[in-house]
Amino acid sequence: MNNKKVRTTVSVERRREKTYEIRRRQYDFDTLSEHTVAIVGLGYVGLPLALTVAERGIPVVGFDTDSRKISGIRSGEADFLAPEEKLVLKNHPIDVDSHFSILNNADTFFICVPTPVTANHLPDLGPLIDATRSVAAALKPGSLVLVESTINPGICDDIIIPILEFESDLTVERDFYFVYCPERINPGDDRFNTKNIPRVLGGAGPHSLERGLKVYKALLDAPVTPMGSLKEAEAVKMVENAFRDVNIAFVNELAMAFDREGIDVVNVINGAATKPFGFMAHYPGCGVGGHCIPVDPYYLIEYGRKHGFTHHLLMSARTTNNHMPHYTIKKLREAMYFGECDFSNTPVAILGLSYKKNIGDLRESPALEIRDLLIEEGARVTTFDPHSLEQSTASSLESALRGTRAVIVATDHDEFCTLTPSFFEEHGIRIVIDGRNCLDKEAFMDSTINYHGIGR
Ligand code: SAJ
Repeated sequence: MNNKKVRTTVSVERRREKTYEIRRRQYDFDTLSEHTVAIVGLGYVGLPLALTVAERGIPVVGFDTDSRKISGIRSGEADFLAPEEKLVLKNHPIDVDSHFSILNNADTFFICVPTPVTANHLPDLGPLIDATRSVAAALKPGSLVLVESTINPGICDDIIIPILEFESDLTVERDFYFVYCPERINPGDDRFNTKNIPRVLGGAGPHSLERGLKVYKALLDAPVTPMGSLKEAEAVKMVENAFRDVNIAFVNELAMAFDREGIDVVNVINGAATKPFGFMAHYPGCGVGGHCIPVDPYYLIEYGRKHGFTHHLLMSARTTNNHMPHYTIKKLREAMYFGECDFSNTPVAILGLSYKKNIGDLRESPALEIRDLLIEEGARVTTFDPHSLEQSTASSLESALRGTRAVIVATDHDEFCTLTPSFFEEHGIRIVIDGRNCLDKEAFMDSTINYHGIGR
């Protein structure tokens, strides 16, 4: 190449770098209110986050493909918002749409979409890839992309960033910035919320990490711990939830063993918890539901498999926890006719459908599996959940108990924990299987009710 051509090329490169430098300064995140934030995914993570941004006086828009959710938000309603969050939505209306063009004026993009698993427990990255492509279409020099969805290590480096770069023709760390900050929302928790839960943060590089820390500092009232890489940040959330799944499986296994030995596992766990160090109490139950705990370990298992490693412990924990709905039905079968009956035409009432107490969330709920297994065996099943009346077959507790002799408590809603033996006796109930060990066992032992807990 002759000198003139070399000089031209160098000057073009310099001019381009200069432009990027100027644009970088334009998008400095010290004054977030000069930016427009876009939240992609307006579920139990994205919508509270959008409200937090709006409360801070920062321009925010929301995008979700579910037009029903969009119209609900526009009318100030959303299933999972706490009362105070509904008030924020009323006072800080958010511009939301189900068309991705609403992202065009934003420069700060949060991705908060679900990362479920398929029927055979393999990661389903469909929603995440669609969301990434929507953001890529709106990406501009200086933008910052912040992913909060739960993913296994490698997804940012190997899937999300390549899509963003390829479809925007921009380069991460030079033209736009990218961080990963796993969400830690705990549905139904009135202590910890979007603003005060400590977080971890990984960046595609130092420029990204610096900007990501500034954004979360502007939004949260909680510490944000920078991690050494995107992979470390991705691994943190996976480890948190796999830890919980393994510990729940541990006590579920103990429950099945102690049931045979006449040992009350709940008393034993509470006894072990008197040691103020080196033990963290978990409790057995009819199964493990929700969008996190029964799902996330499968991402780690699959990621390990791809790298030639078999997570025997994680797989074993999943097998144990997935068995608990079957174990609960086995307890009922044993209580009814000493294990002989096949439930055909037997009326059974299931109290609770949600995966967790005091909320109406049925995702991966073991109560639904117990219901379906009993129906498959020909049982006549009634269900009642005060937090999910639309999914219940009975409109009240009394009507759920009418005409049956056997009850399974599948969710420890406050409404059920105080039910007494005399209440059940008055309704003609003879058998109670306490799938969440939430009833007063001693009181039932002194009654005519044939009571069985899980491990007690
Ligand atoms: N469960 C048990 N025994 C236990 C604890 C839970 O059987 O000792 C069952 C529950 O009944 C439920 C399932 O496990 O069916 C999940 O319960 P969860 O309390 O873990 O509730 P989640 O799924 O809402 O978990 C969330 C997670 N938060 C995030 O992923 C951001 C999890 O990391 C938290 O540890 C958990 O909340 C929490 O601590 O409450």
